Amino acid sequence: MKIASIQIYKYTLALKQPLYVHKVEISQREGLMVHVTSKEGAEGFGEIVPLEGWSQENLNEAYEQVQFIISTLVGEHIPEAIEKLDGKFQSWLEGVDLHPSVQFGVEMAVLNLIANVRNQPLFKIISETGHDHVRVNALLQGTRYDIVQQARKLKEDGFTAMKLKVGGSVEDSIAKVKAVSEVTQGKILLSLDANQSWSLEEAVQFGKGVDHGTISYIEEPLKNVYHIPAFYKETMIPVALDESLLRFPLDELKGVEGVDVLVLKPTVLGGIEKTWQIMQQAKGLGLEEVISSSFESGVGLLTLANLAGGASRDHAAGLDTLKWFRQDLLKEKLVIEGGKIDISQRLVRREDLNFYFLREIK
Ligand code: OSB
Ligand code: MG
Repeated sequence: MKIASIQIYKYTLALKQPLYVHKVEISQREGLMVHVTSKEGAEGFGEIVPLEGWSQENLNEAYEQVQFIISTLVGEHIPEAIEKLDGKFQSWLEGVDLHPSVQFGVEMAVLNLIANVRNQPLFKIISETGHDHVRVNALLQGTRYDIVQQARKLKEDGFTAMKLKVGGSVEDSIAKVKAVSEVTQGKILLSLDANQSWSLEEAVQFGKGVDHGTISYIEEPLKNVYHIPAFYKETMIPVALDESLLRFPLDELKGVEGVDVLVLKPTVLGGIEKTWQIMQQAKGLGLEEVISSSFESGVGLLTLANLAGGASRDHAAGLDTLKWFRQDLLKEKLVIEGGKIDISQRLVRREDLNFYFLREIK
């Protein structure tokens, strides 16, 4: 298949409430949509949306790179079987060294194009061992009162996994975990995320203050990743890596005692193929992988759900971020029902997008 044209759109989506990532406040979500058309007229859409506070690049830098890559990709043949994610994207785009969010968007557009040509959901074209319903890790956010209310509602809605933000005050964090545990009663997997906020002493104090049997894992408890083995030894709470994966190669981190889970954010990590390869590596190492959003629109989120659906395991994915958005690019809302996203019937075609929010730019 030959690429006939590539168009770029810019979008701005309003949020219901500001987002805080690593103390950066984000009040609206701005990104790019890449629209690839093949010579035969098939189309694929891919989303580029760097996350301030996490991404190394900003939207302008991403845009400049996209303009450059368009000129090199138009007229090119898409390599056969690129959707197997076994390294063909890497060799195809070799030498251009794309920003992570751009790599993600370009891969997403090409993969969605192939899915559309075959008229199959994306997870089916990348894998033979996938599943068409993806479990979601519900996000709890706010005061102790807020999170208890949310946990009750989410439990009723059928969620089987919840994630609670902790960090900062150790006492507050312990109280929050206890309050949520009273709602979940051990019937829901509870994960935590401290976003690297604690010293070893604080993290251990926290771990000893909660009932470790009720916690499935904690993401990034520590400022210093190399304190994880000591934390684990003292608390026996399994640890997940997230931020650390951006700074250290997995080869360096894989042997760290106490690490059981990898949280993978393709938009900041370097795209779909790279994430897929880390997923395979994780499986070989006996680590659990959790696909997680970087606050993409519903279009990006649907692609992430397909990546999670392509895996042979159904670890609850970090995809409960659309509730921050007041508006979306998908005409038909991506819903979470019974704690799951149903990906069995959904493709991303022109008619599925809300062009009201998409402004073509040169
Ligand atoms: O703290 O893990 C985080 C999203 C963007 C930036 C940072 C984080 C997140 C999420 C996504 O928490 C949702 C999830 O992983 O459950
Ligand atoms: Mg995290």
